[in-house]
Amino acid sequence: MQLEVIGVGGAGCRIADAIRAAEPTDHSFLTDVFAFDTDESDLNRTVIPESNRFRYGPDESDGGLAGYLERGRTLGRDRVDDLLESADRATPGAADGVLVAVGLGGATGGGAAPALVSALQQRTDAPVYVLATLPADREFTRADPSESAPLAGDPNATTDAPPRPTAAANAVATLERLDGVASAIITFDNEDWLRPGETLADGRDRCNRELATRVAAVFTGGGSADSVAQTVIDASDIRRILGDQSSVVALGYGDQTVETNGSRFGLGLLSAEPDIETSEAVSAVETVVRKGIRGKLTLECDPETAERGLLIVGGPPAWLNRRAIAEGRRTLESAIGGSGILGGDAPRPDGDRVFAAVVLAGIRSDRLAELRSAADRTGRVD
Ligand SMILES: Nc1nc2c(ncn2[C@@H]2O[C@H](COP(=O)(O)OP(=O)(O)OP(=O)(O)O)[C@@H](O)[C@H]2O)c(=O)[nH]1
Ligand SMILES: [Mg+2]
Repeated sequence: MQLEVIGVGGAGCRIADAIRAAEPTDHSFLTDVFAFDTDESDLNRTVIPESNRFRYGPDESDGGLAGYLERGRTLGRDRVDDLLESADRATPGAADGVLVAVGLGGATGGGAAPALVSALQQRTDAPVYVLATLPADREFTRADPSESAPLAGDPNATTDAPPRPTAAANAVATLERLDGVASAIITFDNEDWLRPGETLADGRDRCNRELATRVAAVFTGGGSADSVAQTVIDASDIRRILGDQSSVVALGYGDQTVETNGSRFGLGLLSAEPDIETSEAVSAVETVVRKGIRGKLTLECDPETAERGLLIVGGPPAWLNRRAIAEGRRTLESAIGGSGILGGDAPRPDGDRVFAAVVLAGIRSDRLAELRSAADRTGRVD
């Protein structure tokens, strides 16, 4: 399908950047990518073309809003129409969907997202999805004082103040405002993806690459001119699965590098299709499907809670064993509690891996309840 991506705030713009980098060269799926932020220096660190980057807000907001969500909302409400207009979206109407990327927990992205999504919903018939990161506990929780108790009189002693004390409260407040506005909310939990002891600044690029790989695998869809999928997943299929009721969505992914016909070494002329044992192809598909469903999701949840699910199995055509893909679909069907399942394939003649991309929509996750309790502890924002 054809997707327009708008990143807002530091996380949103970096993730938009990563999605752009993950777009397969032979399978474009992006119409346009935009970056909106109050913070000029963050904006300028992206590689999104300058014509698609927009700084907004009064001069004193440059550098960000330091987590002050109410300011982010006011600025967002006031400036959203201008932003969408000045973005002069090169191909308005050409996109089958819009994806607004934000980091929940901050003020700029989370503050602007509800107004932005709602303005976009009014301007287009296409669905407007949100891609939202959830904050990690280390951002809003004070380090355990028993572990880092400063020695009396230590001149280097700090108060161990968490870097974003309002992150949980901001995230919960923004999620509530997106409910009923966003077509669906695709989530990525930083808590689960950052390594123990790792700071967000150290881990974020890796996290963004992981997320972008999953987004690209889901939205790139089926085949191409030279290789047609047996079952193409198109924009309306994605829409059926993601829905239009602000469902919470988690993505799963599994891949495995496989032997290809060596065309990149000039041998492909002799045999266009490599000889692959059926059992090997079946086993590769089974492995990636299992990883996609049972492996680490972008938001931890029990797949059983999902109302709808989508499975896309992709890779070099000779590896896409029909029976194994059909079996994978049945595996997903029995893993989820709901009954809405779609499956498709995505031939990648030049690819060197078999992959499975999984969408679980309408999930319930304990992590969201945890963030709500953390917001109650650290102070709610309306
Ligand atoms: N996965 C991921 N999460 C990020 C990244 N940067 C920030 N975050 C998360 O997003 C939340 C919001 O951070 P930012 O996006 O920098 O905040 P902002 O929207 O620019 O808002 P202010 O700077 O407060 O005005 C943080 O609390 C983190 O949880 C990133 O590059 N990747
Ligand atoms: Mg910022």
